[in-house]
Amino acid sequence: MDESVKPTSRRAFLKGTAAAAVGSVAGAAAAGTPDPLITELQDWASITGAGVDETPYGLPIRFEADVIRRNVEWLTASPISSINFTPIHALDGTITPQGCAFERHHSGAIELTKGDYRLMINGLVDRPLVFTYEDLERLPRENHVYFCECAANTGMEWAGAQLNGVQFTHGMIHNMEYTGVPLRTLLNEAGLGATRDFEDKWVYVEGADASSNGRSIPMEKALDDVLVAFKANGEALRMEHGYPVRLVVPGWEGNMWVKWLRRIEVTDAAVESREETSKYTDVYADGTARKWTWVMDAKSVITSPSPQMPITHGNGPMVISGLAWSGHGQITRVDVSKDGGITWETARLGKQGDTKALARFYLDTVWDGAPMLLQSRAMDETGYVQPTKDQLREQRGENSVYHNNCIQTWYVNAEGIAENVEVS
Ligand SMILES: Nc1nc2c(c(=O)[nH]1)N[C@H]1C(S)=C(S)[C@@H](COP(=O)(O)O)O[C@H]1N2
Ligand SMILES: [Mo]
Repeated sequence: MDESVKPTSRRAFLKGTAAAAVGSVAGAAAAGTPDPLITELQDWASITGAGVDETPYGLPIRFEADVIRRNVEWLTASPISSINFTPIHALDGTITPQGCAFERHHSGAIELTKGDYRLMINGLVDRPLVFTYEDLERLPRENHVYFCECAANTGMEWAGAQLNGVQFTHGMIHNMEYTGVPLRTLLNEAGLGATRDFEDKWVYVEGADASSNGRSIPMEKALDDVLVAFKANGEALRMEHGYPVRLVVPGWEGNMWVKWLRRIEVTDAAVESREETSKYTDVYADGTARKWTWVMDAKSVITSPSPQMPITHGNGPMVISGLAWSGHGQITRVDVSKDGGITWETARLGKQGDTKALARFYLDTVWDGAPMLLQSRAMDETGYVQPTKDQLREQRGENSVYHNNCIQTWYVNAEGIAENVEVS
């Protein structure tokens, strides 16, 4: 029998208390000095608080004012065609509130009313159709949680460690519960008889903004799990996420998630638009391009500690936490290394089972105060293991921007300060 679970032995008791002292997380307790926060009447208990209607639509409390999207000004020439980043270092769980979910626009976010909204389905269909917003609300709808990751997420890190914060290295991602009508339902309404064989058929999807952001999606995916969504996390989409209607393309690169969705054309070939040729492809060393890289491969990152989330509590018990996701389905396991990938411990998943959605992992551990090289490594249901940066460079060369899903390293020093470094 394990000593520590024997109920009465004096040795076991002493051993137990020693472990508890090292492991104690309750800092101020006991010790005789009165804590005025406990013993004295505080302002907030002497007056009344805010009335129920003070903020009819609530905002985060002002003490959390730095948990906001941020951009990196030098990355793009203008905020109209730009990107900002989700503050994933400061969030927990898996759902991203819309108010701090990253935005990516090619020609700015547009204001489109539900009344002005039209969705056309044309091309190789039996009956070209136009849906109003109200029409969409009359069709059977579903709820699903999915992550949306821009293919450029972590793109600045290909050549070496560059941006010092997980918000900037991995924050082109959000994860919401979408309410919408399966695209399949709309295509069936329009009738797919005219397409006959679906084998080489595509849908071309575009938005109502000036950029239109047109993309071709193979029919097989269009009929599988794509959603025409009008709610996120229970409420209307925010303007910046495509109000009133956006496309949700589970597991596939964010660029295909067309916002302000206005037209779906069934075609017998891919359109080869700007967004799927000159952009969102990667060039190999020999000049040929890696194209149709739709699926976001399994990836993970430690969100805390990280450069924006130093360890402030000294050594002893600590929680290492992060996010993992795979466009191929479920995350089955995440390992964490404290020594730059030499040894690994398996983390605990916050919840099992979501497919193509963010998974939260925790490693409940004890920090001895020594510097660490923290890494996480995700595995998905296909057996795929997240690669190192060197493994990825070997396959893809040095010219790539998109689809960097390599293992990230944070160097944490003895003071608990974390820094973006590369260990490959
Ligand atoms: N109509 C339209 N849809 C669009 C874009 C756009 O500029 N216009 N940007 C795309 C890109 S590149 C990404 S990564 C996602 C970002 O979605 P978000 O702004 O809701 O985070 O939207 C995609 N859909
Ligand atoms: Mo993107």
